[in-house]
Amino acid sequence: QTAPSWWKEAVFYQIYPRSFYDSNGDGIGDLEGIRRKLDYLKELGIDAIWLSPIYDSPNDDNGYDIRDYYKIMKEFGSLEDFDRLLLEVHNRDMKLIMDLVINHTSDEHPWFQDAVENENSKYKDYYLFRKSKNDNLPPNNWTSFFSGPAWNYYKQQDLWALHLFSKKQMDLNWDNENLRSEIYQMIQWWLKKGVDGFRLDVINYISKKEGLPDGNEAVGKLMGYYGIEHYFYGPKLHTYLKELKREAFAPYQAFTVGETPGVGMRMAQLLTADYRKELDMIFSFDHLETPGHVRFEDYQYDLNYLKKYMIDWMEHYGSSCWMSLFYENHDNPRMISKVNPDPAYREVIGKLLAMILLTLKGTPFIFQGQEIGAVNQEFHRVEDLKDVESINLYHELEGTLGKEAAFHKVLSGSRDHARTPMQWDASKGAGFTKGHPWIYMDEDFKEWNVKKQTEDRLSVLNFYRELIRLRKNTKALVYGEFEVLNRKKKNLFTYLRKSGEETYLVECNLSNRTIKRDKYGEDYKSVISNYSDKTDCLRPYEATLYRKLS
Ligand code: TEU
Ligand code: CA
Repeated sequence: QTAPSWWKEAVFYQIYPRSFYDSNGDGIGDLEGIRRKLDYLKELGIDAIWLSPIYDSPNDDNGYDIRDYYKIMKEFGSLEDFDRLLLEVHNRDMKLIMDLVINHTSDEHPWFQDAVENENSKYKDYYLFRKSKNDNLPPNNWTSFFSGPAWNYYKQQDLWALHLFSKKQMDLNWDNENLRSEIYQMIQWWLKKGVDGFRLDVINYISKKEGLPDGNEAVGKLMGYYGIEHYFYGPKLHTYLKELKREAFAPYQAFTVGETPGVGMRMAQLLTADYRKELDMIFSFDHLETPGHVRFEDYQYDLNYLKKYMIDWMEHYGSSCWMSLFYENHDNPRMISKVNPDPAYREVIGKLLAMILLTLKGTPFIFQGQEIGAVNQEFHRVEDLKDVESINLYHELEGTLGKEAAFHKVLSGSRDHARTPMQWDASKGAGFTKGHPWIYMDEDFKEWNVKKQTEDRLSVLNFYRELIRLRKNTKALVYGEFEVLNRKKKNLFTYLRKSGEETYLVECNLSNRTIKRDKYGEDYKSVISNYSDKTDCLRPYEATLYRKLS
C-alpha cells in the first residue's frame, strides 16, 4: 500500500518568476513580487510552490542557462530577498521547491569559460569537449532541441563542445566525479537554507552513451532530433540518480520531481518506485499531444486520449510509484486553447480540466494562470516572440515555408503562450507591472483576471478554490482507489474514487456534443459541477463530482 507523504497530499503551483508579479516597475517579475502574492496562493489552497530558475543567468533560455548556482538573478532580487521569501512561505505552512538545472550550465559559467580558455583547465572534463570527426565536421550528427547541430566550435583549442539545448547551454559531463561532487555540494547549500526539494530539469539526459556515437537516421527523422536514443535513458542514469539521492537529497529528506521527457511508463516505474531510492515523482509528457501530432502543429487536442492515458497510468503505474498530474507548464501552449479555442467554451473547459486534475490519483501541479482559465495570446509579430526555441525554429522554417507559414507554425506550439504575464486585474499592465511588461500581452486581461474572478462566485478561479478545498478534506480523493466506469464509451470519462466508507463519482463529457447521461442511482448527490443545473443529457464539457450517500 502507498505510504503517506506530504507531497502526495499537496497541491503544487508552478511560478514562472519573470511573469508572475513585478514589485518595482521594471516590467520583470521578481522575488519580492512573489512574496507579496503568497496570501493569494494560500487562499487558493496551494501547499507547495515550484519556482522556475531564479539563479544568476544571462537569460538565453530565461534562467535555464545558469551562470552561478549560488547567486540570484539580479532582475529577480538578492539572496536576502530569497531568504525572506522562503521564511514567509514556511510561515504560511507552505513548501518551496526550486528548479535544479544540472544537465547543463550557461557558457558564461566560470567552469566553461576556464575550460575554453585554458588547455589544462581542471574544468575541461566537466563538459563534453571533442575533436572534429573529419574535415572540420562536428564530432557526431546529434542535433539540438533548439535547431541546428548540438555542437559549438571553439577555435582556441580546435575543439567542439556539446549542447543539447541552446548554443549557450553547455552539457555537463556527469562521468566526471569532481563535477558530481561540486553539484552535490551546491544542492546541499540550498537545502541548508531550508528549501524543501527540487524539480530536476531534463534529469534523464545526464548520462550519455560512451563514445557519443552518431544517432540513428530513422530515429532522428521520426523524432526530429538526432542522437536522442543515446542519452534519454543513458547507461549510468540509475547509478547517478541513486548517488544524487544518497549524497544530496536524502540527508535533508528533500522532495524531488524529475523532468523526464520521453521515458514512458516502464522506465518511469524504475525511476520512481519508492524502494529504488531514486526520484519521488517524474513529469512525463506523453499526454500533452494526441498521438500522431506534435506541439508545433495547429490541430485540436482530443481529450479522449487524455482519458486513455490517465486510465493506463492509474491502473498500471503501481502502488510503489506516485504520479504527477498536470497539463500545463512554461514549455507548452495553454491546454484550453489546445482542446477547443472557441471562446464560448473557455470557462466550461477550464473547469472540466480542473475537475480531472484535482480528482484523479496523483499530485496536481497548477501552472500560473491556469486557475483563471488562461488561453493562448494573440501574437501578431515575429519580434514579439522572446523564446529562444521559437525564434530559432522560425529562422529554420522561414527559408522553406515562407514568413507567414513559418510564423503560423511556430505560434501553434510556442512556449511564449505560457510565459505572458499573470493577469491580476484590468488596469494597464494587467496589475502585473506598473511599467512595461517584458513580453507582449494582448487585451485578454481586461476581462480575464484574478480580481474579477475573485468577485465572481462562479468563476474558474473559485471553482479551483472549491475543488482544492474539497480534495484536501477528502481522503478518498487523495489516497482512494480509482475505478473507471465507462472505459469504452467515447467522449465520456466516468470514474470512482473510493476509500473506506467514502465513494465519489466524477462524470465528464470530453466533447462539445450533447450526450446521454448514464444512470448511477439515486444515492449520488452532486457536490460540484461546471453547470448549475442537472438535465437528462450531459452538455458540452460538462463535469460533475458526486458523493455517494451511505
Ligand atoms: O525542458 C526540456 C524539454 O524537454 C523541453 O524543453 C523540450 O525538449 C523542448 O521544448 C523541445 O521540444 C526543460 C525546461 O523545462 C525548458 O524550459 C528548458 O528550455 C530546457 O529544459 C533546457 O533547460
Ligand atoms: Ca521587477
